[in-house]
Amino acid sequence: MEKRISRAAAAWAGMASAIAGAGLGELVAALVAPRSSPFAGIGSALIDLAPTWAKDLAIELFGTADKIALLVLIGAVLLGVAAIAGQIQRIRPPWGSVVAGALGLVGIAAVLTRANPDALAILPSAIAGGVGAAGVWLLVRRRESEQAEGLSRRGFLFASGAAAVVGAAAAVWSSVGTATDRAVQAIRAAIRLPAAGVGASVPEGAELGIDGLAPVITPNRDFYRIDTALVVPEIDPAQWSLRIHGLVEREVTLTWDEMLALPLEESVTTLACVSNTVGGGLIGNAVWLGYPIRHLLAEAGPLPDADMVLSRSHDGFSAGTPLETLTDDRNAILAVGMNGEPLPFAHGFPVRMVVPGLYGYVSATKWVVDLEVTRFDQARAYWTDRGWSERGPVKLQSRIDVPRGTEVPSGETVVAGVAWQQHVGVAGVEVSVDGGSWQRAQLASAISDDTWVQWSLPVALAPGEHTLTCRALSRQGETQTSDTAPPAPDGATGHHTVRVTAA
Ligand SMILES: Nc1nc2c(c(=O)[nH]1)N[C@H]1C(S)=C(S)[C@@H](COP(=O)(O)O)O[C@H]1N2
Ligand SMILES: [Mo]
Repeated sequence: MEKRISRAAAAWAGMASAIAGAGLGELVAALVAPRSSPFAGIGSALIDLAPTWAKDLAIELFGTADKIALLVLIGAVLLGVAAIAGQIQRIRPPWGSVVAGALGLVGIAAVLTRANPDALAILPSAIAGGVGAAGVWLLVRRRESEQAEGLSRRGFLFASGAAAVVGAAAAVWSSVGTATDRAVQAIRAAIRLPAAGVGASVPEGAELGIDGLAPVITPNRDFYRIDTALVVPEIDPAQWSLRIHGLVEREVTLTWDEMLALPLEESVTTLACVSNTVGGGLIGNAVWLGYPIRHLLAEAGPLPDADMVLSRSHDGFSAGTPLETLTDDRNAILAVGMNGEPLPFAHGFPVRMVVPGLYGYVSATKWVVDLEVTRFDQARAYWTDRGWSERGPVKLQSRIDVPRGTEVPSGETVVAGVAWQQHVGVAGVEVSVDGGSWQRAQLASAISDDTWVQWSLPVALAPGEHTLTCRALSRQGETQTSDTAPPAPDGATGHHTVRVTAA
C-alpha cells in the first residue's frame, strides 16, 4: 500500500478549503443575499439558542466585544472541523469532503431560521459548502499524486495557498459592505429631520460639568449598544412601514413619509439595560425626536381585554410592553431622531421605541416594524423565554463616576455621579464614607423624572484607604436598597462602592 500523505498536509488541505469556501460564501452573501452571510447566520442562531448562563459568561468575559468573540469562536471551530475533515479524507475518502460539505448545510439551516430571509438565502452557504467539499477532495488528491510520483509538495502548497488567499481576499472584500448598505447609508446621511413642534429643554444647572462625570446628555458615539443583531440592520426608510394590529378595532399602518409628516416632538429619556451591573455603563440619556405611541394606539382602538403590546423588529427581536405604559401620559414614543440626527443604524434606524421607566428589553425595540396589541397570557417576547422577567420596570439606582482612579489627593475631594429611576424621579442622593453616616449630596437640576440626574458632594479624606458608597432616594419615598441582586431576572440592586487611596 502506498504511503499516506502527512497529517499536517491533510489538516492544511482542510483548513485552506474552509477558508476558500467561507470567504467565497461571505462574498456571495454580500453581493446577492446581504442578510444570509453564513457566519452571521450561524452566529445569530447561536445567540438565539444560547442559554442565559452562556450569554452572561460571554458578556462577563468579553463585554461589548462579545460579538467579535463569537465570530472568532465560530472561525476557530470551523478551522478545527476543517482540519479534521482533511484527516478523514486522508484515511476514508470521500468522507472528509462530505464533512466539509455538511458545514455548508449547517449554514443553510442557520440562515433559514432568521427573520426576513433573502430570496437567495441558501446560496452563500451552499457555495461555501460546495467549495469546501471540492477543495478538500482536490487538495488531498493533489498531494497524494505528488507523493505517488515522488514529486515535491510545491504544487500542493501553491494550490492550497492560492485557495486560502482567494478565500481571505473574498472575506475582506465582503466586509467592505454591500452596495445596498452604502445606498442606505447615503439615504440616511441625506435625511433632514423636520423641526420639532415641541422642543426639549435641558435646564441650566442640569450639567455640573465635573471632569469624569457622565455628561447629562450622552453623545451618540458614547451611547451604550445592546442587541442580539450580529449584523446591524440597514433598512431603507422607503421600504419601512409599521403595522399596528391584533386586539384592535382597526389596523393602522404607518410609512416613513407618514411618520415624518406627523407633528414630532422632542423629549429627553434615559435608556437603561436590565443587564447593567451596579456601577455599570449600560445606561445613557438622549434627546429623542418622535411621536407619542398613545396617539397611534388611540387610532387603532385597543380592545378592552388587551394588556400588552408585542413590538417586533425587522431582525426578529421582540419586546412585550404593558399596554398602559403606552397609553398613559408618559412620553412613550416612536423615535426617529437621537440627539439631533436620524437614529444611528446601531440605535434603530429608521424607527425605534423609547418608553420612560422600563428597561430596554421590554420596551425599546430598535428597527421596529410591527406592534401587535395582545395579552401577557397569550404572547411571549424574545427575552421572556430566556430567563428574564416578563415585566421590567427600572429599579432605583445610583452610580459614582468620580473619583474612579484608585489614587486621590488627600484633603477635600469631590465625589460625583448619576442617579435614576425613570418615570419615578430622584429626590436625593446620599454618600457614606467608610461606612459612616449618610451625607446628603447636592443634586443637579433634573431634566425630568424620566431622566437621570447628576449629583456631587465634597468630602474630606485623610491619607489612607477609603470606601465611598452612594444611594438614591426616589420621589416616591423609596431608599435604594443595599440588598444585592444580579441583573437576571429583572435588574441588579445594591449600593455602588468605590475604593480609593488618599495620598
Ligand atoms: N431589535 C432589537 N431592539 C432592541 C434590542 C435587540 O436586541 N434588538 N435590545 C433591547 C435592549 S436589551 C436594550 S437595553 C436597548 C438598548 O438600546 P441601545 O442599543 O440603543 O442603547 O435596545 C432594546 N431594543
Ligand atoms: Mo438590555
